[in-house]
Amino acid sequence: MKIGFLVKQPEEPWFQLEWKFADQAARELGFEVMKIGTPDGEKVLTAIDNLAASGAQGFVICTPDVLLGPAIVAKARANNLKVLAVDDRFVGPDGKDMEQIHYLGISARKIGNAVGETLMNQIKERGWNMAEVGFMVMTFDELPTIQDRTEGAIEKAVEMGFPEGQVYRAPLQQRIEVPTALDAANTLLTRHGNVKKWIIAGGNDSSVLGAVRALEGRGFNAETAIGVGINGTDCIPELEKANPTPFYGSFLLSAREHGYLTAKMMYE
Ligand code: FCA
Repeated sequence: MKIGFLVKQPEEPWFQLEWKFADQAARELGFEVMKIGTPDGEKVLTAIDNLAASGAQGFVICTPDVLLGPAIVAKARANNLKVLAVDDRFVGPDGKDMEQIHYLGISARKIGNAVGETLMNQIKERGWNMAEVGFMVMTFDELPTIQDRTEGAIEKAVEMGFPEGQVYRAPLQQRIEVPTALDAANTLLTRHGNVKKWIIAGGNDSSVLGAVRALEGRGFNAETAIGVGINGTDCIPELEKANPTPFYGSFLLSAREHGYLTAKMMYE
C-alpha cells in the first residue's frame, strides 16, 4: 500500500517531524509514504494526480490554503483517493469548516489561552508596570487554527487584567513564516516606538521568532521583551543560544501524533 503525505511548508521543522513520524508508521505497519511539499494550490493538484498515477490509495494533507478544501476533495474523488486533513482544516464555500472531511488538529483556542496566561504570569513575576507594556500579536486570520490561537492568547491576557488598548495586532502577509513575521513586527514597531516593554504571541514558533528578530533590531532583549511560541519544534536552536533572547518559551505540540497517527489512520 502507498499513501501520500503533503505539507504546505516542507522547510519548517514542524512539518519535517510530521514526515519523520509518518515514515516511522510506514516502517512499523508496512506501507509506503510519498512525502511531497505543496506550497501552493497548483502544486497540490499536480501532486494528487501524481499520487494516483503512482498507485497511491489516499493521502494526508496540511493544505497551503484552507479555501482549497473543496478543490482538493473534488480532485481526490476524481482520482478515487481517500483524504485526511491535518493541522489546517478545510473551509467550504460557505466559509464553514468542512466537517465531512476527517481532520486531526489542536485545541487552538485553549493553547492560545495558555500562551496568554504564561505571558501574564511573566509580567507579574518580573514586577513590570503594566502601563509600559505593549502586547504584540502576530496574526494570520486567513487560517482559522492560527486565528483561534492568537485570539485565545489575547482573550486570556485581557481576562487576567491586561489593558485591551495596549494590544496591537501585526498581520502577517501571505504566509506564516519568520520573514513575513519580521516585516509585520517592524511595521508595528515603527508605529509604536514609545512602548518600553513587549510581550509577544503568535500562531506558531516562526511568527514569534520573526517578531523577536525585529525587537532585537531595535535594542530589546530578554529583559525587556517576552515571546511565547507554539509548536516547540522550530525554536530549538533559539533556546540553545548561550545568551537568552526574548523568545522565552514555547508550547510543545505532538508532531508524533500529527504525523504517525494520521498516516496510521489513512493506512487503516
Ligand atoms: C499550522 C501551523 C504549524 C503548526 C500546525 C499544528 O499548520 O502553520 O506551524 O502549528 O498548525
